[in-house]
Amino acid sequence: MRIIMGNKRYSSWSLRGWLAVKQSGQPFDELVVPMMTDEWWEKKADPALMPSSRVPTLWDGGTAIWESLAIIDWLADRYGQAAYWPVDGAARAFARSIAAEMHAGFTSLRSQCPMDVLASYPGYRLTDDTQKDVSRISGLWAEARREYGTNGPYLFGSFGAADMMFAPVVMRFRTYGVTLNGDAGIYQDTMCSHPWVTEWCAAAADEPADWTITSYADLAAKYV
Ligand SMILES: N[C@@H](CCC(=O)N[C@@H](CS)C(=O)NCC(=O)O)C(=O)O
Repeated sequence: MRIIMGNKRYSSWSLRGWLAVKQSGQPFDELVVPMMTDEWWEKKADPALMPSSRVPTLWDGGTAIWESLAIIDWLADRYGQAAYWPVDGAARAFARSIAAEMHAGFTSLRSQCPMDVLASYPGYRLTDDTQKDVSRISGLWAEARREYGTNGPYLFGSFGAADMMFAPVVMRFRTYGVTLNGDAGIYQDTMCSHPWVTEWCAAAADEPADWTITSYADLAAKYV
């Protein structure tokens, strides 16, 4: 398998796809394309690399899969549903619902707090709409942990698809100083110390300085 991704520093959707491939336990290659560079515009226009012009794209042999949820489902079909989705029906329904809610929503959080795993903006002022997204996410995490997560430290006990979908949100909360209470707060800490998340952040720190996207820091400057 080969996964095409954006910079690890910034590409939140790539993080989801990469965690999903890691979870398969299969060997894979990575191609990281630095976003907003000449190389990015060139590779983005190549359907033989990125059929949707977006990352992540997974190539499994000659088959391309794009959209993070479709990548998760491809891998779950091939390598075992239980590594991705809870076995219990009610838990699985909740996991699929919150993963889809993440995939489609939380637009205020996503636009006000772009993922930048290397940055830190303590005292960042959240808009009311972003605060609503944070409250909703915090409630979902606490409910998953309380109702379905008793067999381990992740949302549904063992690490799975819902954790992959929310991993970039955990990174955003860390960058923008969003600290949650109770079960949701404990879950934040658990995710920040997951070995694959720390591996991703270490790789981001090793990316070339000229891959820096200055507009992200410019946006952040408006709210600190
Ligand atoms: N819904 C897609 C979102 C993918 C996406 O928007 N990726 C960003 C990078 S994090 C991208 O490729 N942006 C380029 C563009 O939209 O032109 C998914 O789940 O994978």
